[in-house]
Amino acid sequence: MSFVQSAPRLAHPYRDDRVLNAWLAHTLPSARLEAMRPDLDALADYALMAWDRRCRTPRTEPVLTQWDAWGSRVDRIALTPAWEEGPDITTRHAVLAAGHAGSPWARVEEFARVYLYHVASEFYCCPLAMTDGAATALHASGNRALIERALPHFLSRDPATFWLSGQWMTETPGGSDVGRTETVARQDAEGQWRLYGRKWFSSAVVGEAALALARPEGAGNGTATLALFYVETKDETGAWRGVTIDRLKKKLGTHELPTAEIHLDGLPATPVGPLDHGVRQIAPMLNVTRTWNAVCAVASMARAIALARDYATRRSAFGARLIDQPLHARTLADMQAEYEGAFSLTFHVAELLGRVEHGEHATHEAALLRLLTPLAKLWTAKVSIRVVSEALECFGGAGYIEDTGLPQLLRDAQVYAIWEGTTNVLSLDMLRALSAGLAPLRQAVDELVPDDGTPARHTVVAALDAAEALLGEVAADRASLEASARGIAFTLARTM
Ligand code: MFK
Ligand code: FAD
Repeated sequence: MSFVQSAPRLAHPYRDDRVLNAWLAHTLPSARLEAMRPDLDALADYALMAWDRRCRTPRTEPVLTQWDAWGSRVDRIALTPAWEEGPDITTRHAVLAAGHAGSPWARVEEFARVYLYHVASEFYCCPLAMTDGAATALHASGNRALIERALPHFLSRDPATFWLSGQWMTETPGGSDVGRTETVARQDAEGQWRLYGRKWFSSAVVGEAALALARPEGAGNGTATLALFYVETKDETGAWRGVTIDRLKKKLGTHELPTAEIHLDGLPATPVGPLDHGVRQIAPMLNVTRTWNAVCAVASMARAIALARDYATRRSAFGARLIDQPLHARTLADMQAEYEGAFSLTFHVAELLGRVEHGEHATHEAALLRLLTPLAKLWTAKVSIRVVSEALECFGGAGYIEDTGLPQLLRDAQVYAIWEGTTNVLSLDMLRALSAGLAPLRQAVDELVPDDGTPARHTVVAALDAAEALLGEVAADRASLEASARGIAFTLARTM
């Protein structure tokens, strides 16, 4: 009988996660942490179950049925098991509700849940992120009617009343440059706004609602003339209200996520605010979904490293377990260091978000949050792709074999850098946020890395100085400034 390798076993994603536990103990008052533990345990238990299921059963994908047997257009989407379970598990454990619970720790409590749930969710976290973002943007808009209409559904603790929201921005001319939006908003004879156009990527197409950018008929070109609309996609009978699903996209990864191309033909819509500056109005949503992206990228890294670490105790080569081979141990340690840096940056952003939303922040921290949000998103996306790729190599050939469940992690990680603003677009967003200079970063460093003459302090300050010097050199020439933005963003993100 030839040798049979034992498969990697997933450690408990919550109880065995030293990094998460240390951070929660450091950040949260102990009573709040104790109150949250049952939810964290349950979400991690679900993650264990889902990993086991993933390794034992073939993957399925959502299926679109456009026509029924009798010729009626129906556009029904059959979802995968994890997606069918999504509303129940997330409302029961308050994944979204926790983030809006009215305390400065709300975002910490939300994103700890997201971190544990994400990989098991099979990207149900994508529409959850958008729903969270929609709740945040509506709240920021101050539109009482829409807040009262939508937020009880978006933040519901009951799967029967829970609604998902989409984020309809990308169109064929531009996903980064949304100022090229072609969707038109027109008022009918009764004064009802209706949307006409084509949205090119709609990942929450099964959602009951969406926030959509559109150009009021007759408004001029560009970004400032776009308006933000709230839409509900189906009527009380469950029929689509002027939405047709053209097809589901065939993607490199995120296979369980039904990303659709859709046409809007008279979809009733309600303006969220004034009929211009829609991008300004949707910005709170962008910043929340970008934070989700960072948390989910870090969660993917945590999963890949946990499996690779376990495997290194089971697999032997050249007379020793991999974990006892110095170079393999060093490889794992380097991955862990990258991951812990990414974790710290991301969860610092989560903590800041909660405090800023509740007005419990120092003067520089609102600007700090604005700056760190794109940096955390762009940096964790790139690190995640790198670390997950390295983790697959830690399994040798097995890392390349589909039914280990491992290749999916790499394909899925690639998306973090593309959606919600590519690396370049977010580097340019960093320039927007840097208009006030590096002062908020320097203040944060003064608090986080005391001036005690240690090499760490010296390294951090030297990196900020170098970034500031480069900014100074290129600032006068817009082309040079933009060409340098990615390098500056990487330096600042890595430093922070
Ligand atoms: C599982 C993981 C969880 C994550 C799930 C994610 C699901 C993915 C779904 C998607 O991908 S949804 C589509 C996401 N699309 C984008 O992120 C668009 C990328 N493009 C950009 O981010 C551009 O920078 C942007 C369209 C926002 C702006 O481009 P412009 O045309 O150059 O606009 P402009 O004039 O610079 O900005 C308009 C206003 O918005 C300005 O404010 P004012 O009107 O007051 O001057 C900007 O300051 C403001 N703004 C832009 N980005 C902001 C912001 N304000 C705050 N925060 C920001 N991030
Ligand atoms: P482009 O904007 O054409 O970008 C092409 C390249 O040009 C990129 O490398 C970009 O970095 C670079 N670039 C662009 N502008 C500049 C510049 N000024 N300087 C330097 N480089 C630049 N969108 C939604 O609205 N809703 C969704 O639900 C949604 N779901 C998605 C799901 C998936 C799986 C994917 C892959 C995408 C989804 N998107 C969604 C779309 C996504 O947000 C866009 O693909 C993304 O914003 C990039 O836009 P684009 O595809 O038009 O690329």
